[in-house]
Amino acid sequence: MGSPLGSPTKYRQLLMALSSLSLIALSANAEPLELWFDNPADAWETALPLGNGRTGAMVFGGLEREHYSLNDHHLWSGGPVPGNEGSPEILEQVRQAVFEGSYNEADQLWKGMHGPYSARYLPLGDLFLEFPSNENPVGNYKRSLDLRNALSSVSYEQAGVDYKRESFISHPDQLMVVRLSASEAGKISFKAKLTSQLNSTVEVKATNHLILKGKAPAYVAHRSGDPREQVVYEPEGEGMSFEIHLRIFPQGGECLSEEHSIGVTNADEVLLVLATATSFNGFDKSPAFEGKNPARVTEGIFNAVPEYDWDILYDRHLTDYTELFGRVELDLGSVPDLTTSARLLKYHEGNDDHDLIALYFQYGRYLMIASSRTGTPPANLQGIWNHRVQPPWGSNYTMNINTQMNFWPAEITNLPELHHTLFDFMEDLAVNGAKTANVNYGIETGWVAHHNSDVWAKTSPPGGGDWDDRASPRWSAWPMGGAWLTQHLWEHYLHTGDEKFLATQAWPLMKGSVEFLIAWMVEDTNGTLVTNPSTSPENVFRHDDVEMAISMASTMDMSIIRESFSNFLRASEVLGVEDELIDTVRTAMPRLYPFHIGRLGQLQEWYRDWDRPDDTHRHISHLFSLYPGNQISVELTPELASASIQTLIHRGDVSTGWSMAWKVNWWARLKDGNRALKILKEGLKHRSLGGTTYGNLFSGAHGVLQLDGNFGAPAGIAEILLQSYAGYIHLLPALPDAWDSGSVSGLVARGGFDVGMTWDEGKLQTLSIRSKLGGNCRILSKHLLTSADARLVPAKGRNPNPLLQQPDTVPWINNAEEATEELPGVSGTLYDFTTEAGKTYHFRATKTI
Ligand code: FUC
Repeated sequence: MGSPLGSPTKYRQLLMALSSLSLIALSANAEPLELWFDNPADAWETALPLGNGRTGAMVFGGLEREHYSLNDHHLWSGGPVPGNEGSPEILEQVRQAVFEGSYNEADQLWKGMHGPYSARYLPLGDLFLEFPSNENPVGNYKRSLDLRNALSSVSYEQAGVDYKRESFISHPDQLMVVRLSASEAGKISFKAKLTSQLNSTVEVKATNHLILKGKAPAYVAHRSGDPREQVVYEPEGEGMSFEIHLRIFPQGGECLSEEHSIGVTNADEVLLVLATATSFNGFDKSPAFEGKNPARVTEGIFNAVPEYDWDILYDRHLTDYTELFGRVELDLGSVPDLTTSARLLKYHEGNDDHDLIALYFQYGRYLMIASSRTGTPPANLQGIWNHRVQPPWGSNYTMNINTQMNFWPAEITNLPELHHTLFDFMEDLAVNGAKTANVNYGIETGWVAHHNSDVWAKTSPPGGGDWDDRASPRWSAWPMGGAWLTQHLWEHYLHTGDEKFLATQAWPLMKGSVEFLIAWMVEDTNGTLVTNPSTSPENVFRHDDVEMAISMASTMDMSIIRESFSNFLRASEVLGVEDELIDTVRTAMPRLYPFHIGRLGQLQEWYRDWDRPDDTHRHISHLFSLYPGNQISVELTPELASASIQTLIHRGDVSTGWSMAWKVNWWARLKDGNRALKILKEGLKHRSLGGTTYGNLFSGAHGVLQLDGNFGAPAGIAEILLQSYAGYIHLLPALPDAWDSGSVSGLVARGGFDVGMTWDEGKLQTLSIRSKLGGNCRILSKHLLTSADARLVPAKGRNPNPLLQQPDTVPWINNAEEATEELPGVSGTLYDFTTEAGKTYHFRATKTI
């Protein structure tokens, strides 16, 4: 192990200087990209998040007491519980009731399928640094989170001394690292304490090493009416163990340990490092009886640290982080010299702080890197940050939109590696999901997942078993979670061209899901293939004046199935696979219950036209094929696109954070950037103004934090600037009038093309495309393009690039009694040019066509 704050060797110094120089060069022209405040956080939701995918912290920046609210992504309640309490007999009864039109009875019968709720994601603990009280006035206070280097800083001046606290959480070293410094020697004194809301003890292992050890509850209730206790500990039974280790290295001064804390007095500078670990040992292992030893894990972390030197640790962190974060730049305007809180408030007074949108975009990418890294669970409902023992919705995986939305920015905003946390999670879901398919539905092929999951890869329908009257089929009767997730596998392939990934990881998961879907569907009286039971997530229809959830063939179900089948068939072509299942899917495809345009000209949500124009439900799942699916578009299915507009008009703009983020993506796909921006702006309204955004720019829903909106909006901002689902790359497809000039670089189109653009007065000026994989690049531009290094030709026929293909055409039935909404035109010149892998091509736009 290295020496505390030891002096680096000359060689290392040289290396560091060189690498810092290159980083400085990289960001020399870049505008500041930070959230900053002139006061300490007054609540958890105004503190600033740090994370490395596994360890998370919210930094408060208090003057006399610094508070780091800590998380470990693996720390969940309970252990592996399959929860498959349904049976094929119940399924048959439900089906029968639906076919007879007894939807209400189907709803009641379905409740027999309800297994337990998911486990809860838990808070790990808190690190407090208590400073001696000081009556002197404080000046120049600043609390910030710099997104360019994932560094939190707190600085202020008191009695002529400048104090600074800097913190980051390193992925390469798996440590939270804090440096306390002051402009005068001997000025740093504090007491460090560790606490947890969970059962735990604190011990001082050495004068500079503090440990908190705890055991998580075996069970945490989802609702207050749970007949079991709310929080159940089993000291000798199930429950995850966890540890927090804090080590302190002062320069000057000394460390003095007390019974449960460590004090530092009169130091010149202090380095603190903190490691977290749990006994989690995989989704199928009891953390109590087959778990890892968290003490060993932290020991391993400490042993691997090269040297306890701020510069060395920071440099490794920076190299790792900027390699991911630095891939994309977005410039929408100048940065005002205002705190983030002031910007949020002023934005709604009508000022044109377009840079706030760019900041929000990059914040989403930052949060992704902080909450999903190799070997960690995928970002959950709150990413990785949670301070409640009973967080809203258990801070779990809600897979009827929220989990998927967390990963929408992964490909287009150039962070494809992070997507693998989701893919690895799907492998666990596929194991449990095969059991759920079998036990609950009698299906022996493939895998299924419902709308909730957790670190134990739960796949069974939740609902509290037989005790919860409030449990509802409108969310539990939805076996489409797994199938939706498989779309992410195919999109990853289209953006990266990674055939090995497609063959080894994606294909088995896609195939397993398709096997389930084939076995799940049944024929209606016309011989059409439908899902039964079926819901449109969380919404209800009125039938015989009663609200009901279960019927058959919701548009959402059929859209996911159609998209899954299409992706599956395309993947089979790439991989050259031929087997019986492929023929079965080919035959099933034209027999799927088609889209319907309802009497009001809307895209119909249900099997029958039960849609209501006054329904403003936040889930608009029937627009799945417009986004994130690709089968409805202005270009290829204008009638369905127009019906989608009608649906969006009925539903209105304002809703929960994630719902608005989805709407931004839909309006971008509908090429209406002005409407998309209007909703983005609505989504960025501070809570004090009746909006859903917290002071630290966290997104909210139903008055609580949900990070999905923070991920969905950046994906939508990217879709405003670049789209590539229709067989070509569409440049600036939905640029809002208000973003008259700007630039973006590093967005990724299908086919593995990195795209950079500048625009002025709403018109494209320059374009650069780096081809990662080679192959034909097809672009649609509203402006004539010239290039010295690309041979542009007018595009003809089918795009020869297999990664940049048009979606399949889909059938629909139009029952509209009213005129449908008008569509914006998609015009421009379609160019082709051949690319070589690794080469960048530069273009100038001349005149508008
Ligand atoms: C779905 C949504 C809710 C919330 C929850 C986590 O159930 O309908 O709005 O986002 O997930």
